[in-house]
Amino acid sequence: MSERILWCNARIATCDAHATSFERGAVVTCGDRIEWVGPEAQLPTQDGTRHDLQGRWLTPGFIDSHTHLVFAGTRAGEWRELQAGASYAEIAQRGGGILATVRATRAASESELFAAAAARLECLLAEGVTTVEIKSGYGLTLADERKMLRVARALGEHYPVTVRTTFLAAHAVPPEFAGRSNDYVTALAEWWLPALHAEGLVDAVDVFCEHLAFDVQQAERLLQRAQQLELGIRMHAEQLSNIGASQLAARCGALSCDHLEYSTAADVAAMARAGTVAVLLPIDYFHLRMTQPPPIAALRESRVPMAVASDCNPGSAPSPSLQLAMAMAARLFGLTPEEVLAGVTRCAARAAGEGQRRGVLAGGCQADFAVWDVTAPEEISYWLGRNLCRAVVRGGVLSQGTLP
Ligand code: DI6
Ligand code: FE
Repeated sequence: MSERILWCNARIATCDAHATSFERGAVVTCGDRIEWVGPEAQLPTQDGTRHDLQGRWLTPGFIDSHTHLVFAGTRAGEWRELQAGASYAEIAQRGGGILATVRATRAASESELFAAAAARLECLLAEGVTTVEIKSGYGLTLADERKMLRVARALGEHYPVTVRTTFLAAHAVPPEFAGRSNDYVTALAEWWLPALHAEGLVDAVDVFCEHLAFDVQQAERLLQRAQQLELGIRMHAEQLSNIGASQLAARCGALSCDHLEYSTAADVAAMARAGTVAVLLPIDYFHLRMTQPPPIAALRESRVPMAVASDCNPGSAPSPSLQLAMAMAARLFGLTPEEVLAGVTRCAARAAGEGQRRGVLAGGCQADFAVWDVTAPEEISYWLGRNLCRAVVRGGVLSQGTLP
């Protein structure tokens, strides 16, 4: 029999589709599941251990739905070039960018990669994150992609966090396939993806679909294989240009399209029809000094769910802070505090393929929640560089901080 716990005297932002909140609420958990959430006066049982949260705010555990947490090295040197006016694309075209991180990641052992990623993961966990999506894409050989995905899985075994892995070997064309990108995509679709999937290392497939990476025909071949294997589909779409990535992704029933700075009204309509989540990555926008924000008004009007993620990576978003992404989604993209909160909970869960189990506080969901020292949930994205997460309960067990 799992232990039942009554988490009482809490203010609760359930983050459900109606943004329901309770001023004096309670959560009942049994083992790693939530049994009930509601006003404390209506508690369905008194049977269980009682925790008085002394009026603290509770939200679902946060979900960082787009990260490249596993990599070696830094690109601080390239950042100097960015600061001096070089563009992200120029740096990539001269063999820097993603390929620079590929060289460092290939040279790192599994334990070195684990240590580097763990340090970044610990920053996210301290901020209330209980689920994180982690992409491969800096190995670009079968063995090195496997190494990255194994490290991602190991992080989920050693830390109190749920890890969703994404195969992103279609991130850049590796030197072994220079000038032969079609052959590379064939290898990914026919060989690497089925092999890594058979090893249980892959939950979803993503493609960097851009002029400087892979075109829509190549992306489509890989996504068709992903569909056959019944894997989730993600897409790096319209970050630097528009070549039709999100329309393709929507046709394939993608969980999400991510970035979207160059998306059009037709792209938004396709995402709306397909129920695809728009994952907004404002740290990239800030770091790369971009000037065209994603079409927020159109996304809002078409009711495309909007998630907000860190995109933690060494090139375009060197930041393991989901709270920074939240603050920037509000300032730079004009999301309301409620949209920002939904973007790291309910909508992020859908993007990560966890929409049935996580991202809201409701009976039947996983007992993942964060306890905040704030007067209202909007304070979480109001403060800049101040983490007000007091404690985290993951799977019904205290995993970070201290309870009141
Ligand atoms: N878009 C991005 O912003 C990251 N990957 C991608 O496809 C950047 C990755 C990097 O520069 O290392
Ligand atoms: Fe990314």
